[in-house]
Amino acid sequence: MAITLYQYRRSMGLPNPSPFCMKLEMYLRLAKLDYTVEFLSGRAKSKTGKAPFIVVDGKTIADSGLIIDHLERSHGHRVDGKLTLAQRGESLALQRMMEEHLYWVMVYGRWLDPEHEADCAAYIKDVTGIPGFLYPIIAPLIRRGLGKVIHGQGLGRHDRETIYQFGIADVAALGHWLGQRQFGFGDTPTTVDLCMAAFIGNIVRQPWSNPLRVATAKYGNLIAHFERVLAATFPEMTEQKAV
Ligand SMILES: N[C@@H](CCC(=O)N[C@@H](CS)C(=O)NCC(=O)O)C(=O)O
Repeated sequence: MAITLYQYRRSMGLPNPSPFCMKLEMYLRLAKLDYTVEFLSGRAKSKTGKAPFIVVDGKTIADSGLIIDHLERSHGHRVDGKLTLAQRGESLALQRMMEEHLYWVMVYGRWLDPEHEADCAAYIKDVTGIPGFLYPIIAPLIRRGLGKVIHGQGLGRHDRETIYQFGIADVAALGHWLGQRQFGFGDTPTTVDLCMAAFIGNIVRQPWSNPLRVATAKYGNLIAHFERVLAATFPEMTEQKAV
């Protein structure tokens, strides 16, 4: 069963600048599934228009969560099989918090924060590969589009400080939940660990600082957890310091 993973280009010394792509590729490695990677240039040609997506046995599946569910079911629950139903509930709730809430604070911090337009410009050029001469046309379009999305989601209706406070509260919840444990459930990582490492890594490795990065860097347990998960899945990327 050949798996092709379609995702964005690597960046910031991380497996991926998209936490969804990073979570999924770490899953593929942890589950010891063979896969090849295709790096996207431009829009994802999936049903949802988003990345990551995979092609497996001629079938295209989009959405990291749906992909992991599919691979878990078809390969003997290699990563989350040990979880009880209660732990599955916890794992899902935490992932939803990160992916449907904290994510939008990160989007704001990366693409929309008016105090970091110049940093953001350099980042957009790097991750999207938009050629310099097209940049002044495309970048404002991307930013305007994301501005509308985040307004619709609701976070975008708050001021800058409040938006970051929402994200900082999420990170605090993760830090307190993990405590001094190695991983969320036992001595091997499960999908919630991969998700958490993907989000924390993407926050602290962002090349410029903001209140979310400053607050996150103070959670030594989350930074150490991110480094542990990275070492278990992408040992070749553990050289760079997290913060
Ligand atoms: N729920 C999806 C979210 C994927 C997602 O939001 N991907 C972003 C990158 S982090 C994307 O492709 N955005 C492109 C767009 O919105 O056009 C998943 O888990 O895969």
